[in-house]
Parts: sequence; C-alpha cells; structure tokens
Amino acid sequence: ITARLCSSELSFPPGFKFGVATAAYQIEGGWNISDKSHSIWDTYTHEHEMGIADHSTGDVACDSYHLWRRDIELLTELGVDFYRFSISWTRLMPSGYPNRISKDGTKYYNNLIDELLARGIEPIVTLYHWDLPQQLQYLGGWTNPYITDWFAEYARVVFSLFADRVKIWVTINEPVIICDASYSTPIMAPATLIPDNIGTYICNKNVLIAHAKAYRIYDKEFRPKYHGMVSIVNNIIWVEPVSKEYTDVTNLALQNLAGRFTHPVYSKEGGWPPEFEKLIAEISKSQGYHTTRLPAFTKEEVELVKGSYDYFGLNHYTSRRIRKTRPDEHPQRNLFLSEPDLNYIFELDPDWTIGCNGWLALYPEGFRRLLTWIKKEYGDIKILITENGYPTKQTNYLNDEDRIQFYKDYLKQMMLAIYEDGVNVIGYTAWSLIDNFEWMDGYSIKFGLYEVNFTDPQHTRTPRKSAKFYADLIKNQKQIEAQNKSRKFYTLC
Ligand code: PNW
Repeated sequence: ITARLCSSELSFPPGFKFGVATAAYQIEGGWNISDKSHSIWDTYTHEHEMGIADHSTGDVACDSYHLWRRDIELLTELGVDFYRFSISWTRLMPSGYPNRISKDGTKYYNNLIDELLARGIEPIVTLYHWDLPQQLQYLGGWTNPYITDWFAEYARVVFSLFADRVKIWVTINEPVIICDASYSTPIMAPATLIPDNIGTYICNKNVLIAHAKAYRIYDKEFRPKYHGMVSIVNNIIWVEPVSKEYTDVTNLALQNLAGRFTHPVYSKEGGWPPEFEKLIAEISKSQGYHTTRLPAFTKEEVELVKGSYDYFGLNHYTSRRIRKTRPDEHPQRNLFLSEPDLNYIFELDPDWTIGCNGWLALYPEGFRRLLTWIKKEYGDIKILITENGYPTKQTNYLNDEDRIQFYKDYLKQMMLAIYEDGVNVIGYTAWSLIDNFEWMDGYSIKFGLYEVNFTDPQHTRTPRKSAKFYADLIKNQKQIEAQNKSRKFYTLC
C-alpha cells in the first residue's frame, strides 16, 4: 500500500519532530501484577461496568506490560522521533507515597526507556494520565489540597529515577477532564458528582499547584544536571459563536475551557482569568454562598504557578459552536453540552462531520484558529502538539482512508498556522500508536495507527494504511531535511 504525499517538497520546519502517544491505563494491562495497587480506573471499571460502552476494563488492555518490545518495533517501523507514554503511579509507588518504590515497576519503565533510546527514539513521559492511586482518592483525590504535595513527591521520585535519560516531561494530562469530567459529570472516574462546580474548581486549583510544585522541583533539583523541558498538557476544544451576537459569551467560554487552566501558567499576570473570576464571584454570591466557589490563589501561589512551563502542551481534537442558553432552557453540566455558570450551550455546525465516537466533530480550521489564539493570548511560545487523532469503529479495518484524510486536513491547518500565522509549533503527536482502552468507550472506539486484535491472546498488532501514511510523511520530511531543500509547498493532498 502506498499513501503518497502530493508534493515531494512538502516540508515542515527544519527540526520539526513527529511522534505518537499512548497512556498507561489504556495500554499496559497487568493491572494487579507484582506489587501494583489499584488506581481509580481499576475501581471504576470493576465497579461501574455500565459506565463503559462495552463493559470492558483495562485489566489486560493491549498487554503492553508484556508486549512493550513489540510496541517499540512499531515505533521503529514508523520512524518517529519520539514516543509519548505515561507512567502508572500505582505501578511505581503502590502506596501512592514514596515510602515504597516498586522494583518491578521501576524495571518496567527502565527497560522501556532504555530500549527506546537504543533505537534512537526519544521518550516523552507523562507523569499523570488519569490513573490516580485509589488510596489517594479515598482521601479526596484532586479535591484534597494535600494532593499538591503527594503529586510533587511522586514527581520527585520519577525524576530521580528517569530524568538522566528522559528530557521532555508532561506533568499532568488534560486537567479539564480530571476536574470537569470527574467532579461534575458521570463520565470519568471517579465520577464524583459535586454540584455547582465546587469539586471541579477546587480540583482545578489543586492540579495547577501540583503541576507547579513538580515543575519547581525539576527546575531546582534536576534541570541544572539534565537540561530538560517540563510542562502541563491541556486539551482545548476550539469554540466559535453560532452568530455574532454570541461573541462575548464565546470569549468567556474560551476562558472557561482553556483559560481556567492556561491563564495561571502562561499569562504575564498569572492567576485566574480576571473576567471569569469576577463572574464566578458574583454568581456565587447571588446563589447565597458566602465566598466564591472558585478558590482564590494567594500571592505566593500566583507566583508559584506563573511561568511554570518550558513549552505549551496541546491536545486538540474538536470544535463547537456557542450560543447563550434561552430562558426556558435548563443547562445541565456536561462536558459537551453546556455550562450553567456561564449560561452557554454547545452546538454542532450542521456542516461538520461527526466522528463515530459521537463527540469528535471535524473542523480542521478550528485547529489553526486555536493555535493562533494561543499565540495571541500568551505570546510566541513553543507549542508541542501532544495529541491529535481520529476514531474508527469497525474491526478488521485496515484501509482507514478516513483517518488518513483527518491527519492530512489537520496537519495542513497546523502548517498554515506555522507558515502563515507564525505560530511556533515544534512537534506533532498522533493519538494513538495502537488501538487501546478508550475510557468510557472501552474497546469499541479505535484510535490506532496499528490495529490491535483484542480477542487474540497474542494481542496481535497490524499496521493500518494510516501507519504507512504517517511513516511516509516522516520519511519524506527527513529526506527533505537531509537534502536541505527549501520549503516551498505545504499542501497535503
Ligand atoms: C484524550 N474533547 O481525551 C486523552 O488524553 C486520551 O487518553 C484519549 O484516548 C484521547 O483523547 C481520545 O479520546 C480527550 O472533549 C477527551 O475534545 C476529550 C476531548 C479530547 C480528548
């Protein structure tokens, strides 16, 4: 199979890096092997099987706990510059605390990192991709302010074990899911439904402080020796008004969807986005609360969080249109529907195609607009695309032209942002290397460049056409770089 690129001169900026991503709970399996303890996803899938489309669990998943060498073969086939994976906190530190560090857990990640490096693939490591130790959840999880220290101690252990070899770090993946989906909706573990965004906002603050503490630990104790990069990764849904009259509420929605997590870190002044903070204070008061539901930052905390980044980590998948709620509508808190605090509703543009998972509306132009928005808001910072990808549903589906088209369309918009809008994107990550446990969709939704046969005990991985496409794209780029050709075209066809 050949997936040809239109122009042989197609070229990304020199030094631009390509990779693929996975996450521990979604691929590893080995959920109770050795001294590993339970994470909130172990608990959730075992106790709330109705919450998962096919009632499945990540107990075995892709069995990457055993098949990691095969995964590295796939990475070699693709020719990627880097592999983004996450560390399972409960595999490495079964009690959640640094009093016990698992020998087997340490060995597993050492093997993986060493073998990647031996093959010339750079590891990009996420410390937290949603699998909190259940023990810490019993103590309130991300709503307990002590978690900022629990996470910082975990980060220090991980850095001291692996930072001699791992140079690019992600502290926390997608706080909007950790806080909004887990504390205000029943979608994600631990599915703790606290009204009025109270849990969500406390979590929001704690995630930022936890991230910043880990960042400062790296900065002080590890950067002088290892010179790496650390940041947080946000998933941002791009939004545009349904019509002009909704421009203000759309700007506010962006501060809610992105600014709540990005303003404290990337803006010059730090802290919550001011208009958002003011609004929540007013609404809280009108509801009879004596203090705002959005926990304030102290001056020290603003300084701690502000600037705690070496790059901007961005996961992007989809877009929405925004309008205000009508007086007769009662917005329900749901990640994809509405936001009662801000009185807006998400809508889909009738022209957009919707992916088979139901929420991934295709709007490639939204990717470019989001990238330019980030530049406009926070200046000329390095942006690393840490996830972007497309879902399919069929089994034995190797001829995935639709996924290839997705990658072409989104990459093209990324290139327009780079070349036309001067956005400093330094790398791109396809989600995902292999089909895996897609959270509430279980194994019914597939994001892999490689198919995984989950009914086969060998968990055989087979390349899809998109794997070939991605490998060719990377190969082509390396050739152009080697020949030092000028970058004339950036059209994918
Ligand atoms: C990401 N949205 O989640 C996660 O980081 C991955 O673990 C996951 O498998 C992947 O995307 C595909 O779903 C997202 O609302 C959750 O736009 C929500 C959104 C995007 C990504």
